[in-house]
Amino acid sequence: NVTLTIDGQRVTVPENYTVLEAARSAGINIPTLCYLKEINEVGACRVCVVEVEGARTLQASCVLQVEDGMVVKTNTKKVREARKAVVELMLSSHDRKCLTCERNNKCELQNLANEFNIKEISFEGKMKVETVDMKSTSIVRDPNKCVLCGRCVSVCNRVQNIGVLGFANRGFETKVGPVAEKSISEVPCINCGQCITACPVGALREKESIDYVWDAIEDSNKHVVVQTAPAIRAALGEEFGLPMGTRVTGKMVAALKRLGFDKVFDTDFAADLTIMEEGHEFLERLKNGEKLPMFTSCCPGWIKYCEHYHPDLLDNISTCKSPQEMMGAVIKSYYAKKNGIDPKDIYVVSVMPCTAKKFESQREELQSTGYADVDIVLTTRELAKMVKQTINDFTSLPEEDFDEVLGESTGASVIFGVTGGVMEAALRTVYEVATGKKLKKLEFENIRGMEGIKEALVEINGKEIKVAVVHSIGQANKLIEKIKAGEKFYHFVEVMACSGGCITGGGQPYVNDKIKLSKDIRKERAKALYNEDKAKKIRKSHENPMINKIYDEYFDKPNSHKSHELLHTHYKK
Ligand code: HC0
Ligand code: SF4
Ligand code: SF4
Repeated sequence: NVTLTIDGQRVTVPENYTVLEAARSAGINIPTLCYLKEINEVGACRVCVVEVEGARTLQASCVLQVEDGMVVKTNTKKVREARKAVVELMLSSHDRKCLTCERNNKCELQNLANEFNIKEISFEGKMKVETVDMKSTSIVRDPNKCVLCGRCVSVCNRVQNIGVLGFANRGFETKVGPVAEKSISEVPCINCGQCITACPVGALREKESIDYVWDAIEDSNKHVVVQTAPAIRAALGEEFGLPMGTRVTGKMVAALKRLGFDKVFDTDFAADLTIMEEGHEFLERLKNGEKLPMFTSCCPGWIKYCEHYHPDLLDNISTCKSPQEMMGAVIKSYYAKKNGIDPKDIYVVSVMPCTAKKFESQREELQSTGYADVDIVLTTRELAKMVKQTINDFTSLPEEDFDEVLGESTGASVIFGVTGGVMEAALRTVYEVATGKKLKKLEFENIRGMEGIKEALVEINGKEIKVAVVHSIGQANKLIEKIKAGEKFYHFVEVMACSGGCITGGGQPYVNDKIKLSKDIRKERAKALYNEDKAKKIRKSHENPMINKIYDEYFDKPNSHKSHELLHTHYKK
């Protein structure tokens, strides 16, 4: 440990702390902008400068290591003036149309301008006017809002190992964006949207779909059905001031009904269906010793990563469509037939925590009824906007239930939204179906939690099954290299592109860095899903009575001819 003095307070902290961390642990606020804990610690923006006794210049506290006996002052006139000058300079060349900015009221630059009490900008810098990149199916990039903090670059590079964003030029001409000034749609971006959640301002956002949904709801010829992903219920409440980790399933359903959707279904139902299909596919591959490890197929960011970077693994990916796509296909086939509705008149809206799901919904491999399985995807943030437009107080809505049949789900499906959840749900079913025995404990603790690579061993009929779970493409890449080098062997691997799983997807509510520093948002949101699992009467996909009903009435059995037609696909790019 190291003891230093900050603003006259003696503070003892571990020796690997920075001055910023030491100050925050003592309750002292040092503002930051380019800083993103463990991801972007570069000291570039100089908003976090402090005075250190004996040093000639002000020091960036986010990269300054603590030392024994150090004397730091964080709130002198010199410090305040320097910080203010930095923010004023940024503002002077920033596109300051806050009222029409996606991040209005949720912008870290706006917060700083407010906290520093900046009332006017004394020098007007040169404005760059650049084209907004709207070409991607998922990500919109507005370079005029960029403050060059590099947070998106670091996330894409260091967490995701994708590295399609970078810095170009120097001085006033410095830019952040894809190489050679290309559109983000022209580089091998996987649409995960992690750059959006890293950006402190409105330079990155999702491709919005709200107006299409309102138009569909108003169109009396359309039967508009909505489905919600597992992770929405764990985060939507944050948009309405509820504490992180509050489960808002019932209120979310009530809100959707009031927005005017004809039916409100749960993607969780389709997650149970996925487990039936994927579980049986796995047992089949295991029996035949074919194309192992089998990788999960529900994350479109992961699929696109494989297509660009590991095409040789495509045959190892389960042929199951993701739950959102299975749900779309079921709505436009089984549900359409049962209710006498022409699938061409059905409009399927998904609410997803994910920007890559927007891309997925447009893939030609996912249109098995002759129409797109899913017509349009909203993010959690977009749904929150629609709710705010129409509902006075989300928090006082009653708790309502999903609509019948395609709204029925189990505890296994709700944990899909957190890393390890798909594998845990699959193991609950695979074990019981293959052995005919009941599991003594449903929780597979080894594959829970936020460790980068998690492993478990499960014995099924005398055979040891090795499984692994990874989240973030950086970790997936590490694991794949080990598998390819023969250092590791697994039968079944779950991959989710986002660190923590979908709960931290690119479409989830923005969380500013101060909160990210004080809690692990992945763990907070995960709690909501694990609690919902615990609260469910039925916690295994194969025990969902509605799943059994749909097999009886329509699909016959898992991996049947009909399920292959509607619920499976093959990516071969
Ligand atoms: Fe996910 Fe999904 S769990 S990918 O992470 O499998 O987006 O929440 O909806 O489809 O169910 C996202 C979340 C889903 C799908 C499900 C899976
Ligand atoms: Fe990188 Fe993901 Fe952003 Fe694409 S969406 S630029 S892969 S972080
Ligand atoms: Fe989307 Fe979930 Fe994959 Fe992230 S982990 S890209 S949120 S499906």
